[in-house]
Amino acid sequence: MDPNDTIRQAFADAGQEQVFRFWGELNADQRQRLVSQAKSIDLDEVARLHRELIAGANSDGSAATGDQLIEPAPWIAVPSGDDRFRDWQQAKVRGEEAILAGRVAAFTVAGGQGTRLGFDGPKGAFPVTPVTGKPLFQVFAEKLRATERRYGHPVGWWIMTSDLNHEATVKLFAEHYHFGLDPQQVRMFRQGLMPAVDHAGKILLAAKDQIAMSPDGHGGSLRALVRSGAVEAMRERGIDLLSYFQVDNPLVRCVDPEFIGFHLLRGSEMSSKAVLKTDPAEKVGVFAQVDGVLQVVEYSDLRDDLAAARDDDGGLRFRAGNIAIHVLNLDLVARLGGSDDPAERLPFHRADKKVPCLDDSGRLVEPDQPNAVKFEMFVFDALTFARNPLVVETPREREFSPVKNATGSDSPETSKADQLRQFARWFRAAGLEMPVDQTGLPDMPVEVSPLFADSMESFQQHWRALVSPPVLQPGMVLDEQ
Ligand code: UD2
Repeated sequence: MDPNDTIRQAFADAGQEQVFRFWGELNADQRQRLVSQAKSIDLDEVARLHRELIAGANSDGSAATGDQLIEPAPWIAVPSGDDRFRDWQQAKVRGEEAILAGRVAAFTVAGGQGTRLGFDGPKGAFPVTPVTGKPLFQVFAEKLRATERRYGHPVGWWIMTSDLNHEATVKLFAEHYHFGLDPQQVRMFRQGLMPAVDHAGKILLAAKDQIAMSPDGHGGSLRALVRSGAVEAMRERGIDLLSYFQVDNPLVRCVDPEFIGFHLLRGSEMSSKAVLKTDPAEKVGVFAQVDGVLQVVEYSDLRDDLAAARDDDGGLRFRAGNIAIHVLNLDLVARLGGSDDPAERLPFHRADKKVPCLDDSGRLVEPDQPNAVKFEMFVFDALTFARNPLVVETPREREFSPVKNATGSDSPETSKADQLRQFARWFRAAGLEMPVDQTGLPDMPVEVSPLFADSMESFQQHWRALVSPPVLQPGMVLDEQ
């Protein structure tokens, strides 16, 4: 029997024979391609997801908030008095010990498509800084180099890509000499893919020899970390903590001692940073306790009345917004990413999308309405599996200004302005004259490399140490000393 018959039979048994309906027209290479894609698909999983997320209910697999008791989650607030300041100092010491001991790796999820930004290439290649237009990946690399210099210890950096951008990302790093990092320090691996299905659960074809597959969500990082061998490689190096962040936010503190310290002091398996949400319509999920279990309720799942509800102090009741910065214990990653039991893995969510696909005659149809369902996992669902999950506040202006849309909110324009505001705060705190408008935006473009300073404190220190400080002028760039 032709070995390909086995896989074709398995698809037929699962009611997915349409995947091979153009088999007779394919040459040997095309058949090979289709078979290797087909082999990567877990047919039982696809059937289960169709049953649970499409056929059975209207659910998208998210935390339902209908009959459940939903309350705001507690969080550790930024310090405003001496007491809390002492807690933060203590956390910083604890986090620094872990970094010094080489226990922490940086981890970036960069497998997404960046469709909304309309940028042709990996999002990490997007020129994001206000004067020199450094790509996002370079900003993170320089932050990691600054951390390395501060603690005298290189921080390993793992980056999750996807089939959509893996080669381009590898090429970008090679062309830029890994942005000054030791190439051994940077590891990339691809995330998993999931097939798109129609509403009857049938797997769709993108071409006669190609299944319509798409990345399995940032939550796919947990199983990809296990399957790629990254977890094992980290263990061998003595790493047991992951500092997780998304590719779209140039303000992120890639490795934050205070955050890591709180995570360790509270014995948490997963901790998340929050910014205070002020606009009910802002597109960030919120940290909530749903029937007592801490989790993120996505912005699209939070009822409008809850999203708009206010506390006595006038602030939003659900104000702890998820900015997708987490610390995860490697053990938790291994446990969830390595489990075969669906009950011990991250759940899939359903996303209804327009997916170009072949019709029965083999013609490519470009739908104008959502015709397909994609399945994605969200990393923040790991909070519900974690021991002592924790939320820690961070000031928005210091740490969150993502690039998501081509224009409007969360766009290159808003992110550049927020970077400029941060630089202006640093200059002004160091006693320099830099006029700003009511929003804190300076009247001239300037840029500070993380290699000069990556915080207000380090800026003051390095500025004061300059033997002949440059004259402040439009376009000034402070770079590595
Ligand atoms: C995410 C969060 C939202 C909020 C916001 C903060 C979800 C569903 N929502 O919204 O609550 O925290 O971020 O900025 O996460 N990615 C992959 N592989 C994938 C899909 C995404 O690596 O298969 C990466 C992607 O490259 C990016 C990040 O995950 O770095 C965020 O993905 P997104 O842009 O789809 O999430 P967004 O902005 O809707």
